[in-house]
Amino acid sequence: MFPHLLLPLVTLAISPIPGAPQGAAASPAQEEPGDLDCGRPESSARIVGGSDAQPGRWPWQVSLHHSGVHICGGSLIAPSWVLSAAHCFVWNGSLEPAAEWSVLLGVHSQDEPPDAAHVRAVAAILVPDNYSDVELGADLALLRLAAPARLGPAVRPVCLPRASHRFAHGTACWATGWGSVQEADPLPLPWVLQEVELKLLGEAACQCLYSRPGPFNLTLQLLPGMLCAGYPEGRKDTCQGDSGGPLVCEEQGRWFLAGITSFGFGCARRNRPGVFTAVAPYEAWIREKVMGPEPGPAFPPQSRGPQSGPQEPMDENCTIALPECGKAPRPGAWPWEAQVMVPGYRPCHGALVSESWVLAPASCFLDASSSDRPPRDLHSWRVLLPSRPQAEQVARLVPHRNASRDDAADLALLQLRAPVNLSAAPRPVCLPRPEHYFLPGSRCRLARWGRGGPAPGPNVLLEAELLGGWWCHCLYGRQGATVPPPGDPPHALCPAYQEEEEAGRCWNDSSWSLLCREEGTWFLAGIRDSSSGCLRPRAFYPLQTHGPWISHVTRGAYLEDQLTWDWGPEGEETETQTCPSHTEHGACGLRREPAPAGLLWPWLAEVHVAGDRVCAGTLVAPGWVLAATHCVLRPGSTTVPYIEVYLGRAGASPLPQGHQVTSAPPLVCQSEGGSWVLVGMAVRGSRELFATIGPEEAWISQIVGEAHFLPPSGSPYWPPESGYLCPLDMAGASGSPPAALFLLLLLTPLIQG
Ligand code: 4AZ
Repeated sequence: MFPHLLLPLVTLAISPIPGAPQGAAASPAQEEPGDLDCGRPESSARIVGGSDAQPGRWPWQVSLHHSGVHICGGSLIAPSWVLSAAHCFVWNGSLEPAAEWSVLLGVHSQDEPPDAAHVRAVAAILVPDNYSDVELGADLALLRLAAPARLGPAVRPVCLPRASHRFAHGTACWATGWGSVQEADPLPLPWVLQEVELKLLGEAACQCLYSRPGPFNLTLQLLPGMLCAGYPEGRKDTCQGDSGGPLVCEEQGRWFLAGITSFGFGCARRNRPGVFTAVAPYEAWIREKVMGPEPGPAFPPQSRGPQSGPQEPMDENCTIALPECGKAPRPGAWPWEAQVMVPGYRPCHGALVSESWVLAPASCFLDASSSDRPPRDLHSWRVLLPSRPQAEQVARLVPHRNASRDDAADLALLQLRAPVNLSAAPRPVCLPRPEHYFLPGSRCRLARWGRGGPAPGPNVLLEAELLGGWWCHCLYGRQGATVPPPGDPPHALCPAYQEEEEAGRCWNDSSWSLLCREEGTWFLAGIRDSSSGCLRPRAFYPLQTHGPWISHVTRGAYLEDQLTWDWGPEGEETETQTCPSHTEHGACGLRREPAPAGLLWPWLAEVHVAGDRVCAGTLVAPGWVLAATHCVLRPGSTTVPYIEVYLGRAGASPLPQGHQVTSAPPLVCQSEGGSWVLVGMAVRGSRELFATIGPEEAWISQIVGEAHFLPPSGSPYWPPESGYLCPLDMAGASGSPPAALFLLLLLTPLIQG
């Protein structure tokens, strides 16, 4: 059950005449003679103090225990009968023995020993014959108690709707239970019954929400007898452990059991409302099963049924909720950017993750005290957020428990004293769930993180392309550092930053977080560039493994499902692959030192792109230069930039300020006959891992008829395995087919005026 905003309890008596005084036009509920009084709690308290229910407010709520442990909820419908969900009792296709269950009535906090007078053994469990699986419907069960419940202020039955009754969509109803407060986050002690207000969703709207494709292509076919309640934006819902419990709606002063908590896709996720078993369609089944001399459940007449109210329009619109996090007016203008000011220290950069919580590196704050313990003087700390006139005060600091031992867990959550209004700014960043798979080729950017120095310059775009896990592992392996092979969840996220490659210098004086964009929404994907020195690509610790901790602490951080899930060849990331063997520079004659003047590689060309960067090119014929696509064309750009090629001077004259031939150096090897052969070109993100020219021989010779290829006998001494110097299948993983790695430039003489 999710905590919810404090709302006054609104009595939604639906009157057929719009604007009529409440209840005036509705015929008062007529009790049938001998009917059980149902659906009227004695306590009339309103919600106070969060999401804990007021004792006695939901007196039909029962807890179903198996071996002394709460498993499911249920609703008392008659002194000897409880209605719950079939899936609580059917495990592996067979019904659990009734004797293993007990029913606890009148419970508020499950931490207190149950009042023996309110514990009942179960005499029988009845499940509809057509129940097989929650997703196929008929998820309800009747439990006959071994002895009737003793009714009182804390123990009363709920009313049942008749088969003909339809609850109007949009009605605000309540669900209750002792279930988890987030996915995989059980209700904390003292296990007080939780309540949440949920709106009934029309069938068409719910089907429409559930038809929207999500990760793992999970969609759901709603079936007759199912009912949805919740909100397109999620955030309030039932969850594991609430199953079998009631969804009740108030009509004319009585509470009716509209639904039984059944299932859903996750809990409180956007566009994935809770699914309940509709009780009304089961009137006949319930009446048939509970027949007998004892008092049965009550089905008081309700004012509104299909005869008396408007039919639900079947073409009802479905308003799909969009993410409420991660929208930036433009890349680099981050509305979640937070600066934590601790007196005596440089500002620490973090990110707003909800109305009340900021995520930042714990090292910012553990430093601030001499020991590992966070300082206590939080009252003097301030948080600066975009578009907020005043700094926010800090109420609490929660460091990750492994923060001081594990760089990958260098995280702390700071709670603001008062929640901020979320608008265009400040706005929280989206956080990934553990199963998030950031696609290779994703567009990412850096954002300040921790107490880093200033950004490397005003003009840097800081735009990156995410590399596949194997690329990252192999590229790092080449450079003497270790990044473990890809895992699930990944161990590292590696973006390749073109600007940094071109600038030829490191930004290792700054500390960064990694933001990646999906469908225009930004996720905080990784933290703390873990590389030291000038390693490329950078490797970030994935944040997704911390999603459960963050949602446990904050109970409202914006964890968002993956928004793009075109995962390409299945299993590509998890298959075992091997990295290409190490390239021996010496064997192939790659010159790593800048060539002294006069000792040029005569085929080396400077490819000046758009007047602001220089890539390496190789003259392969009198009119043609071969260069690396990633260096010449901007990722994602469809326009061909203005290009000038300088020949015969590479390395001889100093380049204009800030320019260096750093990108895509060629790998040339000397053949047995003494000729130099162009073997490969450095791949994006590396100067030491090369894409081979070999497979492109046909393409090159088709375009450049006069290009010279060595006859096979004259092969230079390059590494043997199939002639590949890089795993080209991995190149495919980053979205570029091998041919797209290279481009040929047709030279025309430059006429100077
Ligand atoms: C469950 O596992 C469960 N969000 C119950 C309700 C929902 C999801 C799961 C609906 O019992």
